[in-house]
Amino acid sequence: MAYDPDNIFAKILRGDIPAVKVYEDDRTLAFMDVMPQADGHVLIVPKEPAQNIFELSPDGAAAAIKTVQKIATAVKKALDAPGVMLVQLNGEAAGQSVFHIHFHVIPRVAGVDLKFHAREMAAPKDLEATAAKIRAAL
Ligand code: DGP
Repeated sequence: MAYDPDNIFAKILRGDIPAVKVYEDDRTLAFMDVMPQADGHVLIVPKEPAQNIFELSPDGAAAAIKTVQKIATAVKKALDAPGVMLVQLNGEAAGQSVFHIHFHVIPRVAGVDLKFHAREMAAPKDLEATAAKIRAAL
């Protein structure tokens, strides 16, 4: 399957549809997951058109992990999270549902279960409030 330039994250990268952004540089964009598995769930998307880790260039991968580290640090601080989980799915068999590579940053608290993956939409005002805290912690 070839990269689909009309996938939802390509549309967000082009500004065709909105996202609650927390950080952007020339190679990556970070924004709030609309169906968060925990409050503070952020997605980091390389701007390169790659479906998965196998298609991403080494430079794209390096840029992505730098942004993942930056966002994970800010999420930990902003949410006062004792733990932060990083997730990156490749292929439908692995549970990937949007075929533009992305990294999940999800704050974790011991004993608090994650919500289901890509199931329940968050209220825009709640995403915006959390994003403001994360931006302030960058
Ligand atoms: P994955 O299964 O790893 O491909 O995860 C895709 C994630 O993207 C999932 O957690 C839900 C999220 N998501 C799906 N559509 C949108 C959208 O339109 N905007 C945002 N911000 N997130 C989305």
